[in-house]
Amino acid sequence: MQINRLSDALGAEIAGLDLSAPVDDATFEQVREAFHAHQVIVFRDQRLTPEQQIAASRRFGELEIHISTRFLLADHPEVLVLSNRKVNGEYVGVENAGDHWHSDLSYKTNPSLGSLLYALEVPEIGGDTEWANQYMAYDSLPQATKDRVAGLRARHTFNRLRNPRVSIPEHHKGEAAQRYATLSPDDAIHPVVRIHPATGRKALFVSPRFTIGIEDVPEAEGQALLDELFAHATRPEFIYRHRWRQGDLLFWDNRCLLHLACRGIPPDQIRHMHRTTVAGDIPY
Ligand SMILES: O=C(O)CCC(=O)C(=O)O
Repeated sequence: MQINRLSDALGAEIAGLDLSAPVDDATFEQVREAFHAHQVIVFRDQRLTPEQQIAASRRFGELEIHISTRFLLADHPEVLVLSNRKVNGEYVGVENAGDHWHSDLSYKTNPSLGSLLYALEVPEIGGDTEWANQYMAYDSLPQATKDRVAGLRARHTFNRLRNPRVSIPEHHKGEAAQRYATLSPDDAIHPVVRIHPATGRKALFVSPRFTIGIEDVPEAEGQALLDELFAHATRPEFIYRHRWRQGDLLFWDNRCLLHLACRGIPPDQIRHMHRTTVAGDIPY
């Protein structure tokens, strides 16, 4: 097994590991160490059935069933389909997943530990994904900002209608009110800075997609602080941008990263992916 770094900010490629077969415990421990050291790990040239992706993902923890049930695989609800393919005029997967910087499931009391995204079909142009290292974001804050955010807690919501920083996708506009009335879980309140349970390092834990306010801080002041933190969190030097190849399986750490789907796919090209999501702990 060979581990190659992908950027100064984060990311490593693990070569020579076939995840369609069981991975022995010693090798798996090396993978887990690489994951904690590099935050995103890339396995190239995989050929995985949904069962094999689920089995490989389960090595990292229990899997979540996403609240957008419409795009779960019928026989394997652990797999969420992300796709821009249309059949009979309807998308067959979530088309707009990741259109704003976020950490998966931070709207839940126990957000995700990490997510695995497997590329079945990739476009020739567009469809990249970016990750931003939130350890680096926290570490590089001015001391005065570190002091200011220490102990603060933020409110996260799934409901796009309650978040002026995000847009409603065109194909959801007609049904958005009903969609969010039925789909939205209660808000979650999390520390603005969390401690990674495995590494002990501090990471910023707010995002434009899900974080809508700071608790016990006047509204305008809280929004100004969020604007400042969001601008800082996604500075170019914290980012790794991935150009997908068919057969890539990426595993990323939601506890210390934000990510963004860069989109820009020509309308005649298809990007079709399977996501599994590993459950995580309550942030502290
Ligand atoms: O499709 C992508 O590039 C990112 C998807 C994403 O943001 C997600 O699954 O949470």
